[in-house]
Amino acid sequence: MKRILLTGFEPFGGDALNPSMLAARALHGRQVGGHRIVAAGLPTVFGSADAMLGGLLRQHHPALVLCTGLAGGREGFSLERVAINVDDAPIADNAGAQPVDAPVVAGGPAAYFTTLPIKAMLAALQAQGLPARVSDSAGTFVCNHVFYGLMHQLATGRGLRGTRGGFIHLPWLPEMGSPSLPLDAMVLGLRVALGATLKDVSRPVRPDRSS
Ligand code: PCA
Repeated sequence: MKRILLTGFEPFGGDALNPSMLAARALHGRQVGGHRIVAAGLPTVFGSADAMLGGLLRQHHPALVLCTGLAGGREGFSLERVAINVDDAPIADNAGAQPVDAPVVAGGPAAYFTTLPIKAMLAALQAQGLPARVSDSAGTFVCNHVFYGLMHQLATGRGLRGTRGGFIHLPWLPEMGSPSLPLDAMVLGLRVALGATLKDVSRPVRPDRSS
């Protein structure tokens, strides 16, 4: 059965929880549109996170990759449009690193666009009554770093040219702050977003290089 790789991040910045890790884990082993979800947690660490993601891509050869992370303070699902080639950390990562104005990939293109159908995902989420929007910035911390690293690997990696990939930021859980969404709404939304992606045939499957 074809695979979907779904990742979340470990808690960071002093939080005890990261909803992205919890939501991804809740979907491990589930099926969507004839594909099986393989979930994994990534460390919130520059370099290690995208290295681990690379290993998962080589191990599973997924048809689809959705990485997720927490964006505390945002409302609903943020469907990320673009990853930029910048690490500029507002806080230290979980290994104490805080890169400033560094490239994610030296010599790489300035940005990559998602290859997920974010408008179809948006419509599907809204049809379920879930709050969602397209976001034009995934920030410049570890989430953008992993998103850029994912798209770079899909654009350049062997055997990955047909794999679509992208990133969704999730809001806080109710116990973490407001605005928030309960975990079951996040889990439902990720399933809905993946289902909408598998139904969509309108987008090119190769990442655009936009430099
Ligand atoms: N959110 C952070 C990194 C890990 C996570 O879940 C970010 O938005 O960069």
